[in-house]
Amino acid sequence: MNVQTNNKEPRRIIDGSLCDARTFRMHVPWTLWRSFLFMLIAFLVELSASAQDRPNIIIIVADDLGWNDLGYHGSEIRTPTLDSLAREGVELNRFYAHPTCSPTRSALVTGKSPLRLGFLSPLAKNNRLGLPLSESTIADHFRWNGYQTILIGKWHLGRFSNEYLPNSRGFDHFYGYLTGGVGHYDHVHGGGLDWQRNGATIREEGYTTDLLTNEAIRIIQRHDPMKPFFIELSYAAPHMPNEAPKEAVEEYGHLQDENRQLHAAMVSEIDRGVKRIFETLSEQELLDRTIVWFLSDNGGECAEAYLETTRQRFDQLTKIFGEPLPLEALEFVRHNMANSASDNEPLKGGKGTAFEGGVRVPSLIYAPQYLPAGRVDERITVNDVLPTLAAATGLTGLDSSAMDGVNQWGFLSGNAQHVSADFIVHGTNGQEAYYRDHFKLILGKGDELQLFDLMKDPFETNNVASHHPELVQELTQKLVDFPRGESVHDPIWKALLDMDRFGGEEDRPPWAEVEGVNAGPVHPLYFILPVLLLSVFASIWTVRRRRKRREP
Ligand SMILES: [Ca+2]
Repeated sequence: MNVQTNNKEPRRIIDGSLCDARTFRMHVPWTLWRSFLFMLIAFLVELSASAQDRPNIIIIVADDLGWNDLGYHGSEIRTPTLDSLAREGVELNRFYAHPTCSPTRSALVTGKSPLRLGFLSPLAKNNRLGLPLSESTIADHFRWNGYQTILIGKWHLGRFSNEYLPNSRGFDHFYGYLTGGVGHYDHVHGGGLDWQRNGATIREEGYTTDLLTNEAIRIIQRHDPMKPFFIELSYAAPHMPNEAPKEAVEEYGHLQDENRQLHAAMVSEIDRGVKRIFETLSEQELLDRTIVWFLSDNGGECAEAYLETTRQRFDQLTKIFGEPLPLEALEFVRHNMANSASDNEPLKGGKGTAFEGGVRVPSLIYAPQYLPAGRVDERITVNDVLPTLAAATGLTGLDSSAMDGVNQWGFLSGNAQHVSADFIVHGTNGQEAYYRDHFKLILGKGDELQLFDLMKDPFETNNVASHHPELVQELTQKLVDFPRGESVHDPIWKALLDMDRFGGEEDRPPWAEVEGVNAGPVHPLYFILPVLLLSVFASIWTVRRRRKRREP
């Protein structure tokens, strides 16, 4: 305030005290400041108190965990911790994710359909775009509401420029990796080390599940007690490559398939990690004010996840060329198809498909102090996670009307009806599915149109499209009309030239140290192949020409 006066008479000022004009300049600002500071402190104390009263949140994401990979679903894989959490918490029996990693994660952090955001498939490691920068994330919302926000594990929502990285998207703390999958011991993706803490590459020994669990435990033990925390613990397992500690694999020595032994061991290690997280919550006396939501990001990967025609083509190629196939891109697909060992039985299909095995995934919520225990058979989707947790914690500032997901907290806590929101998934095989109530329409490239009544036919065996022509027409139109965002994906040929390998030798700088393209050496076969193809076409053309000449 700029007050200039020579008046020596006492003046009454804002707070009612008297002072002379000489001190007026000093006292008015101080009095105002004092009032302002008092209000600010009161506001912060109130905010802090209300923030402290809010529950902590831990979302645990397993990568590519299949329906029949859990003990409580009848699997031969032992998961005693997750079994007891499902029994004592809320088992989400019809929880839906999207068919692959990045689409599900985009929905998890925004509450929006991946199609609206432009996500159709997993992001390749050098992809230029990521989660649109116009989007606020779940971490932004929790942070703005006074939470500590932590991501531990996989991101996979953009790495090309720093503005897409977790620390730029609402997370106070990030420990883990940016791309679609790393070697579980070497922490390498696509030729570059992909392991960091808040932007700084770290080289450390250890198995991904153990390291990520250790970090989560450290964070829980050392968190600021004046603030609640939001942790997304996103495990690297049981995603390929099949790697697990020897002792864990030995527990499954009785299984015939070696890949299934490894896969089972990876799942059991997650179960042990979850157990350690709960032991820590108990030690820290946080169990009664923490909500834990466990989910898989898509269905399990296995041979059944690939279309029959694709499998046949690769069988033919393998017969001709043997193993490994000559091109890295082909070998990558063959290897994953032959060695991935999830089990989605009795659901149809798997990762990448729009069939139930690709999208109906294991999920549970453990929050006995907030939610009555039991099994929920109504559809809840990964799109619903943000609006549901926002309601659970009283987050403010969200525009839930812009989301495709809906708040299911009232329903889960027994205070409201289930909200049946339509749900759309896009498979990497070109399939798309539209869910409305218990009906599911599937449109596929070249496939016949299919409609299933999932309540009567959860395994998608009986196409009832001909019995419901009007519903088919309506849902088809809904699928066609759905507002789709501009694709975030680079052309596929770029990814094929430099495949996303999980683990293996380093041939380029660590991912945390690169902004932009991180290119490794190009395989000589990529130059030889076009020459070979041209030779084949030239031979065919020559043979045909000669035949034509001979024709009378
Ligand atoms: Ca996944």
